[in-house]
Amino acid sequence: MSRPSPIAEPHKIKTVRLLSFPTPEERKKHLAEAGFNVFNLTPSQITFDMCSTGTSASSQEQLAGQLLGDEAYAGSRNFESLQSAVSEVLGHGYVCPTHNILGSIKLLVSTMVPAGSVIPSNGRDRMDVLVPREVEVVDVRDRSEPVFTGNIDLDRLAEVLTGGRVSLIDLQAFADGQHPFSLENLRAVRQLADRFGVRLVLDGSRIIENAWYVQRHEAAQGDRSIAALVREAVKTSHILQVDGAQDPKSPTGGILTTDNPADHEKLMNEVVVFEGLHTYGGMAGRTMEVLARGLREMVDEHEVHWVMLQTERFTQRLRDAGIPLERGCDGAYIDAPAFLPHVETTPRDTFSAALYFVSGVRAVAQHRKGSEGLVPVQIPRLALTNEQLDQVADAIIALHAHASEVSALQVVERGEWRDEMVYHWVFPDLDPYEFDTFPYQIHTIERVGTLTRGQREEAIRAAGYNTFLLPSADVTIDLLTDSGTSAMSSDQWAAYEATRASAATSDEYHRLVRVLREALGYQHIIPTHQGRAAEHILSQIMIQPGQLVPGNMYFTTTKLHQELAGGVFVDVIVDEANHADSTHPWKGDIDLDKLRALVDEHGADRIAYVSFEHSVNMAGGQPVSMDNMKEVYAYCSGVGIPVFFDATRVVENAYMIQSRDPRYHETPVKDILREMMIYGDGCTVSGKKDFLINIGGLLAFRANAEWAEKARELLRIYEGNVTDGGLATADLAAMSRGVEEMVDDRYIRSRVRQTELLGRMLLDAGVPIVTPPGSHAIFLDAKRFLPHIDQDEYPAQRLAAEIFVETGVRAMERGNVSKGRNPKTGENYRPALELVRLTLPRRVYTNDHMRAVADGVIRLYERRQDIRGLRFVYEPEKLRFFQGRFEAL
Ligand code: P61
Repeated sequence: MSRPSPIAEPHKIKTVRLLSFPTPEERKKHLAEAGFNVFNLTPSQITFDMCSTGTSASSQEQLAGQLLGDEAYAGSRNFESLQSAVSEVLGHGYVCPTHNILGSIKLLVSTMVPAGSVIPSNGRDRMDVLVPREVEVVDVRDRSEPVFTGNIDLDRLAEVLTGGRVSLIDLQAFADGQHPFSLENLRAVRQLADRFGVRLVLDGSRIIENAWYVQRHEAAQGDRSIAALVREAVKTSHILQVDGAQDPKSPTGGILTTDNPADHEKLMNEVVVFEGLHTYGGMAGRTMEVLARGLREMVDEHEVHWVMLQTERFTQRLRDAGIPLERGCDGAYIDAPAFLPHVETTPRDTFSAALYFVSGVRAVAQHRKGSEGLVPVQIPRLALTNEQLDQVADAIIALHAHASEVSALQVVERGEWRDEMVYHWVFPDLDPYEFDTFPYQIHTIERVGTLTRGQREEAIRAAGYNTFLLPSADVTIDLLTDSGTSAMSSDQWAAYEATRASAATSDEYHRLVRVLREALGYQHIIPTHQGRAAEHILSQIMIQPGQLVPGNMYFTTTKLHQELAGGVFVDVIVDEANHADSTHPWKGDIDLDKLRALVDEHGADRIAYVSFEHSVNMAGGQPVSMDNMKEVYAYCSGVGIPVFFDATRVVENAYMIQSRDPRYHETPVKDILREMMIYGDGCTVSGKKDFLINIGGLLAFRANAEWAEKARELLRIYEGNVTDGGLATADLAAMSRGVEEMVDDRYIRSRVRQTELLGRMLLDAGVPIVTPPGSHAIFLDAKRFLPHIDQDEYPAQRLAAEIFVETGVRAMERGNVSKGRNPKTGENYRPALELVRLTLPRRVYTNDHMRAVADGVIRLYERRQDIRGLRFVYEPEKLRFFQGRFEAL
């Protein structure tokens, strides 16, 4: 299969679910309370829950589907949607819904399996319902087949069929999670079934994994699509059953499908007894919708390859480290007796308890107690990153190294089912495994653009070589901006949905005020619809026409509003900021000598205020040091000049202080942030960045009530109520939660480290970037990347365009085009920095995505000589970078 996309993951993260990180002491307590049976732990007590049933990340389309129709009566549109998905994807004409896979099995058994009959099968899973009916399940799995270990031994099957009493043949795709069958075997089984007049029932809950295996390993199947292979497998069976909570990524639900109207009628007449009406079978309407959408998506070639790649990679890492296991279609099945050879009677549950004890990971052997010793460590579909899986594997490997020190669980209470077991345990003396990765898992995904290179060339020409004008759907990895692009958490969404909207004062407003006072230590909290709205108001109330506004490098909207208020921006940033290759750690600092000289020359009353930006965007996301904030504030308050922060990326700056200033290594980011804010009189914030929201902003004052009163006056005129700033109440709710989440040390560390990782990979390959790597973005230095292109031919603009063509990555020009022309001379400003910004949205991309970005940029760097400049064909007067169009030279 050809892969047009430059990345393996065909999606990005749309929403996240925050993970819990119980401490070792908490884990001891949880284990004891759970009777040392990890079945009894709950996800809030667990870091990674390695179970693949009903735990998949869903697509944004599935999430949206939850609210469509949601009826479960005769003729419901959700059932119609399910019917059409079944017919299009699986090819069967009839579907009978059930509440879950057990419902499907029960229905099948009560309609087609008489007591005392025989079922030949290649699996052992889910046969519990047959026990009381005295149905005999005969294992006909072909034990001599080396590759397709789930194949049925045809001679043995014929023998069983000849013996009579066979009610149906049960063939499971990836039986017991480990054994795939070949299409050839399936066809032969069908022939035998027809010869003996017996139904072949296929359990297709893991049909995707089985199809992938066929595509890879079966002769002459390599060129067929997953969709075609799935369809053939389904059509070869008489009846298909599917667990909605597996391949279709639904939280629950099941289906039985067939082409045979008589069989369908039997099922329909019985489903009303046990499950629900034949048009919903015990599922909510929304579940049918999610299941239907999942069925359509599950045959997506890119997604299947990604899911299987993750599984293979995870299993291989464990195998390479000598962990005893069997390969599963959805993870690694640990051979517990071999892992803990000294544990005689309880190796599986002892393994599970020990793994949780050292790492907070849950892997659980379920259902009836059996003799086999495997503990499945399954990967929830699409929910974890490769890096997280590597660390889960490493936790198992670390446990294995000390396996002999793990004492056996002692049985206190027995049961026939595993969830009934109660144990006692002596905690072993083992070092905990520490995770260092994203503290969230993927909750929903959004598919990304998969244009071919030729299509991308066409797209960028059509966009006039301006990445702002590209359709987002054409972009594979979107690094245009970190503004409003964060993935919200399920907690934020829950708060958003639970809001009681109001056009006046809301509970959410009060909560926001409380949360922001706590986070910033500022008394007067004024929400705005985004950052520039706060800048507008601040500039209007603080600047007298003709006054100067010194700041640490301009930002486009900030400077524009200062100028609209009659002010004149003066750059007083340290010189190092203008040298892309300087490695100064605090390139965002204000040069106090420049500031003093300015005040001395013009007098303090000619200075409106100091405009002090954290993590200076235009300088490359460069931080300000704590000492600089202190010194500037001490000086300014001495001469009566207010200091206002642009605290848009204050958390990232706080993290930089934690990591670069040894005095703060042990200080939590939230405390650093509070200290930083002491050295200012107020702030503006674009909430679309650090606050982890898609819309929102803030104007705040530490103590000055008079300024706050003036600001509220303008807010009422330009923005909205003083209690919402023009934001929907629900957006206030999302902001409060975002502000609480943003100061989590694990989160902000993983965020900034991801940027660093991208920077490191580029630096190691010799690609010129602004150093040190910033916190929200990596800036390519176009002057050094394309030294043969004059600045008036817009090297950074062309470089951004070429990056899109080469990699499908969208970046932003920050150079001559952004800076504009000097209105007096009409000449381009030709700024010192001619940069391309690769900006990292928060919680959206994985480190694998970053590797793909780096690989692409490095390829481009190797052929940089071939790249030429651009000329304007349409040049707007203001903020020309947004709408301007170019042609290639
Ligand atoms: C960005 F090309 N930044 O970085 P608003 N202060 C700071 C910002 O970074 C910022 C704002 C204020 C954007 C979006 C953007 O010319 C451009 O909420 C430090 O966007 O109003 C925004 O906050 C303004 C990109 C804005 C641009 C203007 O991608």
